[in-house]
Amino acid sequence: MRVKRFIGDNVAETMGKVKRDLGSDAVILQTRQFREGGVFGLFGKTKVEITAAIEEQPVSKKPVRPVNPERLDQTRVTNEAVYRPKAPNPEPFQNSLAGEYAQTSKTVSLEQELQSMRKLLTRMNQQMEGFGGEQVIWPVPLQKWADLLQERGVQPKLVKRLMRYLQQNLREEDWSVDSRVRVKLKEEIQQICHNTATIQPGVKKPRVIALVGPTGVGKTTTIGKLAAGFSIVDKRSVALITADTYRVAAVEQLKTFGEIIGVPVDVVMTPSGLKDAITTHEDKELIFVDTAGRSPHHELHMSELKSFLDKAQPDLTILVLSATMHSADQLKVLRRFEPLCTHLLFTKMDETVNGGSILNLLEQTNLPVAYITNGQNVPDDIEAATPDRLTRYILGEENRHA
Ligand SMILES: Nc1nc2c(ncn2[C@@H]2O[C@H](COP(=O)(O)OP(=O)(O)O)[C@@H](O)[C@H]2O)c(=O)[nH]1
Ligand SMILES: [Mg+2]
Repeated sequence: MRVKRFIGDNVAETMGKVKRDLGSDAVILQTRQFREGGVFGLFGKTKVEITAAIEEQPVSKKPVRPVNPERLDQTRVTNEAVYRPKAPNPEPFQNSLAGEYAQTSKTVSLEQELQSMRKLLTRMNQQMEGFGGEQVIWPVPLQKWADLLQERGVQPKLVKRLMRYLQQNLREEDWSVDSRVRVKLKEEIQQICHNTATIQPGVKKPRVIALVGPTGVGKTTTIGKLAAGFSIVDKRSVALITADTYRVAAVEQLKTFGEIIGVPVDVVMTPSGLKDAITTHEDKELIFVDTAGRSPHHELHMSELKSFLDKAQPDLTILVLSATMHSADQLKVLRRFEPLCTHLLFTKMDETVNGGSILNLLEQTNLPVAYITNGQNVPDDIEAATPDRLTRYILGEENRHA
């Protein structure tokens, strides 16, 4: 057995070297990723090392030891097999038959080669995962789907889950049929996004809906869209209350807006003020409560928000998250606000190419998604969330402003 180490810039290139040098029967013993150069291994270039081995063929054509005459025939056959491995028989067949045989044996050996390649890939993937490496190779026709998901910002762990789903639920001959792959992929993404629920107006008493979240994500704008939609389009009785008294502009923003659409706007300073304001609007079907942007890292901010919510006891508390935030930041905000919230709402879907980040988030929570907003126009740029719509945003199929 010959064992050799190969080093390259990436797996594909290094595998190429293995194949060129040892042939396709080579067995991969070990793969690892390492960084070359750089300070303390930082900023260096990632390299791939593959250790491979090949069973060596007997090279001698002549028997080295004296041959037992009884076994001579067998030896001759063996040698012949070495010299003319493809010949079906020492006696040549008719040309056409020989051609047919050659064809079959070619197909068989190609198939074998394919199979051994597939096994190698599976093994390499397992080894790479063992090393904590994130680079995983997928069958060629499926690779572009993994690339798409990654480009959309879907995290590696989820890309793997989706790719495995495709491999297990699609026949191999369908891997290169884009329309079939897309249908299957959407099936699994929709499964992750299955939990959606929109706002329903209250029947005998108002439904109270508070929007919370970090500053600048679009809470006030979204309240404007919802209030206009419900009051002007659906002809529902609506009231707006803002507890965001920190910024004069924020109060003005909502007051002006209320005047335009003919909806009352109350400004409250304290949790009990909020409770009183809700009571004065008992005749309404919907009450939207706007809150000040709260930093999830600011303890006082969070406990202040909590005391407003404790007093107001909204029916729905919707956490507003911007799709333009980094996945890790979205997750931090979610973790901090989740105990206070009943629903999620994603804004600025029009501004991001990382629609996949919402998939990362939805995989981590059971909160339903209520709406998606996709622009600054009030009241047009808002849509009810559905599994199908979320999936289309995640895959980048839906981007009105792109
Ligand atoms: N592109 C885009 N901008 C939005 C969207 N929603 C809100 N905005 C903008 O985001 C900025 C902050 O919005 P605002 O409602 O004041 O955020 P708040 O601090 O959470 O109340 C404003 O410039 C809005 O026009 C959206 O869906 N798409
Ligand atoms: Mg605001």
